[in-house]
Amino acid sequence: MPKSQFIDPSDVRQKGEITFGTIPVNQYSKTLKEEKKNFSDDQLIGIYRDMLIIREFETMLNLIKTTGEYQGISYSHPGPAHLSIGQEASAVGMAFNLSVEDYIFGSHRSHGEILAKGMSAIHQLDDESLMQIMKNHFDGMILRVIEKDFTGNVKELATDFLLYGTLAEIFARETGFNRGLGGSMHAFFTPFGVYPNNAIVGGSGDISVGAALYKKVNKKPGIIVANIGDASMGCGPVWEGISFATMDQFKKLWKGDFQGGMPIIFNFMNNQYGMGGQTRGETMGYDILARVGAGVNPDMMHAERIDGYNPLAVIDAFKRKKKILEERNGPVLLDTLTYRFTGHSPSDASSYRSKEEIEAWQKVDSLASFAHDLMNEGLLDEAKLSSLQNEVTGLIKKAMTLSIDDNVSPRMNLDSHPELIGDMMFSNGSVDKMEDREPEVLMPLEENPRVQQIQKRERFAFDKDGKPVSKIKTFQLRDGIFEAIADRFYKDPTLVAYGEENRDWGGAFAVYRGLTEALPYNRLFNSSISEGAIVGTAIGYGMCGGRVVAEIMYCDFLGRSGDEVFNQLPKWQSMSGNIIKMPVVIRVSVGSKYGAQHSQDWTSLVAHIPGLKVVFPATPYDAKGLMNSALQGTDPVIFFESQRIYDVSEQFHEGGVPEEYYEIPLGEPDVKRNGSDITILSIGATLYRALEAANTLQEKFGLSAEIIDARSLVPFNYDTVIESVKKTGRVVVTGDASARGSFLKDLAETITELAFDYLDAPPVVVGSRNWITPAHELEDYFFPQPEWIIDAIHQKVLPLKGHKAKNDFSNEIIKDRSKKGI
Ligand SMILES: Cc1ncc(C[n+]2csc(CCOP(=O)(O)OP(=O)(O)O)c2C)c(N)n1
Ligand SMILES: [Mg+2]
Repeated sequence: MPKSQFIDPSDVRQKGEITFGTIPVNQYSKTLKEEKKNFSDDQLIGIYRDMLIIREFETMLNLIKTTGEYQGISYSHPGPAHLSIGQEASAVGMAFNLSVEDYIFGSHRSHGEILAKGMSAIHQLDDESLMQIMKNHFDGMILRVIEKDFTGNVKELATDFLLYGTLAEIFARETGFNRGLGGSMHAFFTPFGVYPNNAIVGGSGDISVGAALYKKVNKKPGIIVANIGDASMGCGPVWEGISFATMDQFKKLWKGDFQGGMPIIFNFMNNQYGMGGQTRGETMGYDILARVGAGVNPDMMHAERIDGYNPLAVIDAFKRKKKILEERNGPVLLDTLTYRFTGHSPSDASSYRSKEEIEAWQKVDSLASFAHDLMNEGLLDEAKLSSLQNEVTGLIKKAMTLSIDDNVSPRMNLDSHPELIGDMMFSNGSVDKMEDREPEVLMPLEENPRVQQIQKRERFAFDKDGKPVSKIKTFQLRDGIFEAIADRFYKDPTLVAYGEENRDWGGAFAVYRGLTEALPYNRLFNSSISEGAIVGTAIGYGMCGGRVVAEIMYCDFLGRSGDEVFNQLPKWQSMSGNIIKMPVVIRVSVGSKYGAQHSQDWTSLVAHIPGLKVVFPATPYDAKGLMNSALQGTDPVIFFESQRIYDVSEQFHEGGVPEEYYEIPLGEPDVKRNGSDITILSIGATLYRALEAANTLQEKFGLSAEIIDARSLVPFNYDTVIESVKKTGRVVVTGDASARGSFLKDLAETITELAFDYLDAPPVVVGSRNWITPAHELEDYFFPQPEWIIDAIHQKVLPLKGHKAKNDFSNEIIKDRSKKGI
């Protein structure tokens, strides 16, 4: 809470009541005749034509899925096709008034939205821009396919490009918009303002808010539309996205050009069903979805239900709502009522709804109704209607013919290029700043009180006589992280940092102390307690072109951002066909002292997820160097910190932590102490316990241990470890993660594979117990201790003369515990 806002008890304790305003429901009532003055004839016919394109495109897919052919051409498409037949008016209406700079996000059912927004962009862009976009995308790969034998104009060419790029993507062809790595549920095309569509229901709910944040913080033109299904209103990311987007601070605390509401419309494409669950009357309690807006903020999110079966009603609403966003009064919630005639997917037997219901909606089919109105107004006649239908069928047939031709539209060749997808997992960029402009800061860095305080500190743990300097006088690990982040704030104008208690408080572990003074709200702010949205918005911010450091206070809270960390953050770079970069650092602090739900080391969980880089520095020098690298990169990095060692000083790097900028490459383990008899490979804060064990091994048993600090988990270069094992023939792998299924086991297994010939004994893993983390007073029974390492060596690697193990690492105990599941 900022001190500027005084909470007056006499004010907030006053008697009163909350009243809600009204939420319009299907209020649009204009006739086409009345609307004719607002649209040109061509526009009105164009709206119909765009709806027809979507209808035919989806019909083609439906026929392929259900009959194996379209227009006499056979094809088998084993992948998904969640069709939006019936929902065309809501998609075209949504896109009509959006500019190319307005971005849409969507769901698994977004073919219609891609085509509607794509067509809207094609209507708006001039020929030169369209040609440029087509030439630039994958160096003209898609353009070359559709250009062959083409004779029409540029807009027609662009229409072919849109239909083919989308369909080739759905059919997993390398010539698709995302090289076939996105597919039906995730296809998108950013040059037309079509941003990722998400197969995780509600997944766009918070990512889209990050895109709005990007627009706002970087003063970019345009708004965001998050197209979400009605049943997704039950999803956490949607609620968290809404909470994040409606934070008071945007209107109350952010200053100047940055003040005002988030430029985003949460547009619920309300087809009234989930898969088979009916939202109104069964799975939700809102009765009318738009009601939800009422409780969120005093603006009631400008919520409204609109008739998604009338394209003009949708256009009218989007025009009005866009104005609200442009006046900085967002966000907006729209309940766009619609209906799908087809099943959830083509295999759906519609057992959850009656034939009568489907027929009743077909009777008011938006295409037929709109065509009827156009005919009444003399804009269409039967001949024109059928020529439009023929033209559109021709377009779809052409897109299909090209997309299924294996020569023209090959799949990725993983036989000849087995590493093709592997090479797409990371972008491995090195970029000082994501945009070239002056970063907005409140003071020169050297005047910052924290910076001045740090300057007085010793940057090495020992004085020139080798005596330890008092901890409070030395540069600590938290200072290393601070220095790297502060430096980047002054380098990269797009960098933002947020999380819970990041501002004023200084971050839960005082890493950010000093940043509040240095940065305006629009670069450093407190977020709602929405770990999902903290990561989700960071993803949206990153994919639009900005750089973020988001903080998840405790590692244990990662579970709250499970989908974002597991399914979104790691996947969009490769799923986009490498169109998207993801310069996002997620800071995660591994706790201690606070028991079972605040002390878990979940490094292994994230190391398991392909597409994330994972680091865990244990010294100030490494923390600064690794954070610098993470912030210089273009890949998502989960940056682990340990609360046990925020205050450690640099004991290893001669000369201490450099004041100037340096990078430590991710993936390079570091020998922290040389030895010849046994290798101890440690992850994170366990380094210091490994050192204690090494001291004991030397003093009591005359054994010299080599200590390697993993520093990174992903990537990981084994060379240093192999070299060490060649020398020692023995290795213990240790860290704070519970041992079962851990990355420690992974390291041990890979070392066995790579260095079997050099090993005198199998690698031994000394991890935490497979328990809950107990209270602080009992923690030493849970986390690996120096004596555990010695006991394990004694029992499994090399009997230590005269040693009596207190902890049992025998095969019997391993088997016994495993039998019990502990
Ligand atoms: C997190 C998650 N849970 C469940 C599913 C399976 N699923 C796919 S679509 C769907 C229904 C979604 O309904 P709604 O949000 O209304 O979108 P619609 O399909 O109606 O367009 C479900 C449950 C999923 N893809 N993701
Ligand atoms: Mg639905």
